[in-house]
Amino acid sequence: MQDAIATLPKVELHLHIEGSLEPELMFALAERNDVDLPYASVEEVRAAYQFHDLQSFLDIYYAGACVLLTEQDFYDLTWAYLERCRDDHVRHTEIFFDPQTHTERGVPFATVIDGIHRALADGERELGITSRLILCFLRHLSAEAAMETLETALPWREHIHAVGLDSAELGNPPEKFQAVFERARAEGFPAVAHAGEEGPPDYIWQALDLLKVARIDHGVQAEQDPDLMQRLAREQIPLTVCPLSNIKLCVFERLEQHNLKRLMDAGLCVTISSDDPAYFGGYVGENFRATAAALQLDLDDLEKLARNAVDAAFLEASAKQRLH
Ligand code: ES4
Ligand code: ZN
Repeated sequence: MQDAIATLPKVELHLHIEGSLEPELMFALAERNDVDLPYASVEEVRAAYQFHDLQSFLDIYYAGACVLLTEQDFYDLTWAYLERCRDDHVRHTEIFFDPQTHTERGVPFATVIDGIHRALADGERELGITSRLILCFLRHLSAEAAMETLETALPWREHIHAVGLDSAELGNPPEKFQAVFERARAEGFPAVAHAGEEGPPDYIWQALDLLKVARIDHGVQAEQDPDLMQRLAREQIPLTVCPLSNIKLCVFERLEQHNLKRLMDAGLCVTISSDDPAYFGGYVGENFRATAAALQLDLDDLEKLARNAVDAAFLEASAKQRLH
């Protein structure tokens, strides 16, 4: 089973590139850029990764991103992730980036996207890994700031496939961003949104009905609402579930209690991704391995999860056929 999981061709649909910043690279970039870190060693950084909810993680995640300053930094970050993809047999990946985390610190949008894009182009050529880039708005910031970010991004529209919504969910419902998602749709961008990670089922309804999303990121709280479960099953709205993330952020106490298999058994289109692997203790292969062990998934379940991710990807039919 371990070998089958390792070599299973995978598609990853929920990965924050800033969340793939390993402590070793964080230290190397801090030195290269002469940035002070509040940690004395890589071990001290890892020891600080004890979270009790989403916000306690976000505080540390945004602090870590401060070492990213130059185009080469964003290239190195993205390339390191693509090497992990190669090791995990990931053939296609859809990557979130948070431009506001960087533009708020004075790093130009161009620096961020040019570095990421150059690595993705090299990844396709040298590793055969295809990718899509999803621009995420930070929901703890204003709707106006999100609209400005979208407008800033438009000159790079050829490099951006879709828009997303992430950061602190509770108190920042999807409805706050209805206008910016409407504008993004008018500009031709499909949408996804984090919803039902910590937030209530109502936020998932809003993401579907107001933001018109094609997928729900996380969505595990849907289980509290039978009508919503029926809708997600009927419309086969994909959920990008991140099991190790959910444990690290205490959405579930133990992996054995995760509802991923129940969501599958209810007929939902469930996929597995890693979210912020440098912070949550595993890339996508490890998420498959740990979840399979904890929930006693069989090979059919694992192949179904992998197939669902192909179906849910932002790819044309011919590319999906190649991955199936
Ligand atoms: C995130 Cl786990 C999670 N949830 C919401 N926003 C995020 N940004 C990065 N990781
Ligand atoms: Zn996420």
